[in-house]
Amino acid sequence: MTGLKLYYFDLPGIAEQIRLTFRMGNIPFEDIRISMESWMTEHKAKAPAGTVPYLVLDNGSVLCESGAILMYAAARAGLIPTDPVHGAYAQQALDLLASLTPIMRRFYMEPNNKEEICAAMKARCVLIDKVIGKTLSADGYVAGNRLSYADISVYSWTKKTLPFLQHDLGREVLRECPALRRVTELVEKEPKIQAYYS
Ligand SMILES: N[C@@H](CCC(=O)N[C@@H](CS)C(=O)NCC(=O)O)C(=O)O
Repeated sequence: MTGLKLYYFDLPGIAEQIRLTFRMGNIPFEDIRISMESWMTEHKAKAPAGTVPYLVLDNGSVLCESGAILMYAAARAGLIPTDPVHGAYAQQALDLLASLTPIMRRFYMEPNNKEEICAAMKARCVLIDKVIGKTLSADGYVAGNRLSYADISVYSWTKKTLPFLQHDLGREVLRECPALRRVTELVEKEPKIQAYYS
């Protein structure tokens, strides 16, 4: 079968934002969920940078790095701001959110250290919230007056990835982070997002 194939683990992590962006753009893709057991033996060697997510394109070429894959999905979905300043706001938010990934990895590598890791995650989110709070539009989007991939990334972290790591973490972050909360509430009202989880 040809078509887009997205490889990731069976969890939200840093791929959920990509899945949701494809969904928002009605772009079909195969959502391939790799089991942790088969990762080292079958898949790691095939991943261009030895990590997931990676995306196999229609022409057979393979993209790695979640940010690059998200950009591809957002371009196809029409979710990249066209205004240069708004584009920079969106990229700024994405880069800041990507700085949560190394903290997320610690959840899996240091299972006995969860309290400290949760605190580090929350502290980082509060900082990100302050920066994003300065770029929010009057309507509450990260970049300009319409939805972009940056809003989807915020939602994906606060409502899916953080709660998956630790049940209350997403809720606590949303309580302490007014800008992230505002964006999350907007994205959660999107009919296609609601349909995806129904
Ligand atoms: N900068 C990379 C980070 C990718 C990454 O750390 N992926 C993790 C899962 S979230 C992974 O592949 N872990 C398995 C491994 O490193 O063997 C990206 O954004 O795609």
